[in-house]
Amino acid sequence: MADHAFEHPPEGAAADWTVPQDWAAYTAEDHETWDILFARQSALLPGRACEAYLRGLDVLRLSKPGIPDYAELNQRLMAATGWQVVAVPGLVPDAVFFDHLANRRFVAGNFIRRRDQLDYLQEPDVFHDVFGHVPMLADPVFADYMAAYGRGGLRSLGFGALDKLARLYWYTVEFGLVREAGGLRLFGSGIVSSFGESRFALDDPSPNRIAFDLERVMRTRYRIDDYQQVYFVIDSFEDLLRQTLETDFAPLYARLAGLPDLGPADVIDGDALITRGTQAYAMERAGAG
Ligand code: HBI
Ligand code: FE
Repeated sequence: MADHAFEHPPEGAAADWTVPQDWAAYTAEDHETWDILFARQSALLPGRACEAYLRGLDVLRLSKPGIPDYAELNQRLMAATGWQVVAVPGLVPDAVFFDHLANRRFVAGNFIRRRDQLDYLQEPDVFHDVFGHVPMLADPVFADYMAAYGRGGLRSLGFGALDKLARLYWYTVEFGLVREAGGLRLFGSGIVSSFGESRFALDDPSPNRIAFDLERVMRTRYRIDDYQQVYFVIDSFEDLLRQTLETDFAPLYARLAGLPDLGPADVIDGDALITRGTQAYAMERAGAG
């Protein structure tokens, strides 16, 4: 899936594709970009992000402002859950990505977006990777889920089922919602790191919101270029972890191979719909594009 130019690590990267973060090389403008994004998102997220995320946000409050120095960040993250953040130059091959996750290493881009990209960019930068992902990695249950996902990812390569498993990552780790406090809360890193989508995912009438079902999620294609047309809602992180550990993925992949994929806006018999979306946003974007 990963769209990388080389099968081998680029010049300057180690065999496992990691590079030094080189924190000293960030400019004052880079740090300021982080501070602007951090202030904006952390003001928006109370009452929207789940408790686990908001608690985990504290691990990012380091001794100095600006882009976190991974060495300091890792001391706090390691103490919480045994995870660490390692820098990589960009997208890394799937097997490398999964091997890092299975070993509790989260790979993070070491560059930060430009000032004209505050609201949107497609490739993961340090703000998405660290602000979006690290707080959840400080939660013990979610931390175990991510490591289990890494092990499952390595196995999925042997089944030729990476595209199916990648959808699980997308609709949980990147764009998941969770039932909490009598409503819905955010935990997906792609949402919590996005100024627009952190409101859209909860408040907009356009997208469908459907109770999480492992097989349903793994049949559902996703879009990488705009807000999601469907969000899946887990009951709890314990439930997500338990389903992942208890499911035998080999027969599931075999069954999925005989089922048609679903489009992002499809609703099927058996869906536990929480809100039926109008798809107005997606239709307007399609018309405008
Ligand atoms: N590389 N740096 C980086 N970040 C990712 O999220 C990532 C990757 N390589 C592959 C990959 N993700 C996919 O395998 C997963 O999204 C399934
Ligand atoms: Fe991500």
